[in-house]
Amino acid sequence: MGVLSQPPVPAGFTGTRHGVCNLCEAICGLQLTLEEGAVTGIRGNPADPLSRGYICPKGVSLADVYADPDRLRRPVRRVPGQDGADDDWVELEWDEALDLVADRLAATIADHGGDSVGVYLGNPNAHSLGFGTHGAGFVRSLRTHNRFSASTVDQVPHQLVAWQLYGHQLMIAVPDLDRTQLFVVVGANPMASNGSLMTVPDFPSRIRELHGRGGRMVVLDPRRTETAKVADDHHFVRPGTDAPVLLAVLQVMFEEGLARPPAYVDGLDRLAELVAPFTPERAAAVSGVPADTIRALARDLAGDEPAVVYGRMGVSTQGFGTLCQWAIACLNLLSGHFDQPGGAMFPEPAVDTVGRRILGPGRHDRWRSRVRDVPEFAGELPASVMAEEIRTPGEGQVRTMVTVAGNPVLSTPDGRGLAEALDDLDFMVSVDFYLNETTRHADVVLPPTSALERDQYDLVFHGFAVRNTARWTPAVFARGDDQRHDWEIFGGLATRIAQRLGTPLADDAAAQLAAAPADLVELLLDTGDRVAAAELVEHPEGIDLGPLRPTMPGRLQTEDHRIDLVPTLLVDDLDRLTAWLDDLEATPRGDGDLVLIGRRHQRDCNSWLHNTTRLTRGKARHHLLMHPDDRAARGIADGGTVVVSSRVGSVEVAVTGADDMMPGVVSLPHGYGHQLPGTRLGHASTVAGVSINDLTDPDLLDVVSGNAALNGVPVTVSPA
Ligand SMILES: Nc1nc2c(c(=O)[nH]1)N[C@H]1C(S)=C(S)[C@@H](COP(=O)(O)OP(=O)(O)OC[C@H]3O[C@@H](n4cnc5c(=O)[nH]c(N)nc54)[C@H](O)[C@@H]3O)O[C@H]1N2
Ligand SMILES: Nc1nc2c(c(=O)[nH]1)N[C@H]1C(S)=C(S)[C@@H](COP(=O)(O)OP(=O)(O)OC[C@H]3O[C@@H](n4cnc5c(=O)[nH]c(N)nc54)[C@H](O)[C@@H]3O)O[C@H]1N2
Ligand code: SF4
Ligand SMILES: [Mo]
Repeated sequence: MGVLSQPPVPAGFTGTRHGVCNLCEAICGLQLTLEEGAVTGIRGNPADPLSRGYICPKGVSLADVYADPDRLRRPVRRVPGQDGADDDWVELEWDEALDLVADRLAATIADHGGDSVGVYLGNPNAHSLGFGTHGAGFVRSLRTHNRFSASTVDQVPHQLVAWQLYGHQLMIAVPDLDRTQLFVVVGANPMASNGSLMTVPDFPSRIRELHGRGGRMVVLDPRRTETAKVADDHHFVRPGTDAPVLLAVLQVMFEEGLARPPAYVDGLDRLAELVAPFTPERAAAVSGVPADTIRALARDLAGDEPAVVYGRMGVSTQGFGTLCQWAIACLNLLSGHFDQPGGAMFPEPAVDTVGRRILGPGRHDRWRSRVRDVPEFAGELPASVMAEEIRTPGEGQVRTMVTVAGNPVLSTPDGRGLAEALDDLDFMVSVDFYLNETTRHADVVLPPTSALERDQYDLVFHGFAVRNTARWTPAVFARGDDQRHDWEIFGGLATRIAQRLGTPLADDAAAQLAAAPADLVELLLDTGDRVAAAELVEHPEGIDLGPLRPTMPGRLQTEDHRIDLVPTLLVDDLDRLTAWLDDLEATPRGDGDLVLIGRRHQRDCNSWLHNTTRLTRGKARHHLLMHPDDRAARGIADGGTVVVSSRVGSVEVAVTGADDMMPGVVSLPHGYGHQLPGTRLGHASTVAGVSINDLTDPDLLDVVSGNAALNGVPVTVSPA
């Protein structure tokens, strides 16, 4: 055991401890108050150099999860209910459970080949150190190409563009928010989400500071969001039309001679040619963003003051997500502020996940999905093809599913269809500490420890942070003898599966899986050059490594250490955009057409945390938002119930008129549609709601990345 392994609090402890919130990408540092072993208070830690005392309402709920009687602590096996009765769940011993699961997984692999096992990795994996250190070894042990994750309903376009331009999928440039003077936000709502691919705890204060130094925030979003409301300018943009808008901003930069490229970029002239057809007038006609606004954006971005464009879910999970992210990257590259204070910059985390190749740089199209023939990216197929891979017979059909920290029945397109498909499986295992709409289909659920019971060092989000910091947070509570950490589950399964397949793990692989994450992090820190493990132990509040620094072109991971602005993979997708735009111009959308987008609320956390009273009390917040004119045109009363239908399905939901919505656009939050009578709150009306992903369409993809187009889904709305 090394210096990072520290004792948890003794039983019945009274006093204070450092903690960390892993619920979102802001990674806030916490101060916990404990009385007789129970958490009685959680506050933001003012000494934390990144989060500076900030905490949002969700941070406090870590204590609720820890204490939740519905949280699983021991493995359970499903016993199907007879004659329509609910299923029963019986507890298993850990060895018995791991053996049973390994038997079934190994038998599937031996009888039908590795691809007959499918695996879906959910969002909280990115927030768990144990997954970071042991997850890849486990996934490898499944020997399957049918790997899926929440990334393809989220940020894969960012990764694809980062790989193509900078040579590594995790080299994602982030806004240097603390020093910029113009912050342009496209399709993101950090006032509710606390930022994403931009680790920025205390976003509200940072925007006040931006305003305090005379800076501006401009938001492009089909909804006047919480972020739009604190911005200096907000422009409605018709969902899915951002690509022409962003390309038009580039077009103006070229036309007016504003582009100031760094010396290490190639393909400038070609890019100018490619964007020439995307004029502001053309973009304005389809998007609703005025041409003058587009021109002004180009001039302001390329002005003398530091400026940066940031685009997130709204421009990622749509039909042209990759083109949007490419255009945003090019704008930041050509504005003259790239890799400069206040522009788009690259964080330098103490554990350099990029330079040390903790994750590979990215690959594309090494294999394709069996049914729809869509390419893999970074070793994964789109979550949108999961159900068809389970349901379509033939060689390579998925017969056994593994889900880890996910709820794809609520979080991926046509979740209802996926739920039905899960029932066709021969076997399913879920690693999760809650029964949810997905894990309830599993035969066995293996629950890991929760956040307060395990060590945390953020291997992912320091890499996207607006300031360089490092922090080690040891587990507050000891894990019970009857519990296992996620990394112990991953190691236990990988070892057992290899044994059963007659190919026991090599010594080094076995040693890696047996080592505690703390020891692996210590090695990574001590062989890096930014901060030693022992220093982090002395500073549990975290260590400040300073503001972001210019790192280009030295840190580029491309072979020639240059940036190709016009990679073929991205350029080729322009044809699809042009065809779509031509179509739209030939047959403009009808007045009555509606499209659906999503939203997030400050007190929601994707599809979970709906079992904590603290976050769910008050008014229900899962209604449809619709512009009053759109409501009136359909004779729908405010507060009435409507039927929303898409190609895929229908839901019935209450509607609220909101002139915060762009006319022609309706919004539902994701992560609702709870149907768990077995949990304390799962059936309560404030948290039940309907699932937006019973409407989203697995056929709608950002084709080049395979990301789901969750936003801009055509729907109809009528009175129920
Ligand atoms: N229409 C629409 N759909 C969306 C989105 C949208 O904006 N619109 N957003 C998408 C995005 S960005 C995301 S990230 C996905 C999220 O979708 P998913 O990742 O599929 O699901 P979550 O809702 O995050 O569910 C997380 C599950 O992990 C469990 N869990 C929590 N912590 C741990 C842990 O440490 N270990 C383990 N093993 N389990 C844990 C929880 O109990 C919960 O059951 O949803 C996506 N779906
Ligand atoms: N409170 C809370 N915080 C969270 C989460 C949560 O569930 N709850 N989830 C976390 C996760 S996993 C993620 S990935 C992040 C996401 O973080 P964000 O991307 O900041 O969050 P969203 O609310 O999805 O913001 C997307 C915005 O895009 C807009 N939009 C939709 N379609 C379009 C379009 O076509 N064009 C444009 N320009 N805009 C569009 C929507 O109106 C919305 O305001 O949030 C994280 N933080
Ligand atoms: S913003 Fe809230 S949910 Fe996100 S890390 Fe901080 S306390 Fe946790
Ligand atoms: Mo996400």
